[in-house]
Amino acid sequence: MPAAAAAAVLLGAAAAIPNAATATTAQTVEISGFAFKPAVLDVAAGDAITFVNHDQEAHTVVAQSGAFKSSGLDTNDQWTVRISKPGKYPYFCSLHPYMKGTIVVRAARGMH
Ligand SMILES: [Cu+2]
Repeated sequence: MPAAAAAAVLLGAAAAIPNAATATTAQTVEISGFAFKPAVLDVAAGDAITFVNHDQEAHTVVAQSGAFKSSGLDTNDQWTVRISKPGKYPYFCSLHPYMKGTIVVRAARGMH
């Protein structure tokens, strides 16, 4: 679907249902204690996924497939990624490769 058509559909839905949830949702992965929490995050395609580092140590977020890669996140740094293609995305911290997580991306809402 062309982007313009998708936007028109979303606007129409929002107008018809006041206070309806927006098409995408903000999702957060907290990094603390050298772990990604939650370790497995279920999102819809296009959702904004924000990683927040609460540790005193720097961390990164790197997809095993190479689909995404953050720069180094210092204490309290945030990094946001949106994944448009449904699938399972295992990732790790390149500084501490034993730190692992998975993002599971479902098809976007309303596009079954
Ligand atoms: Cu790390």
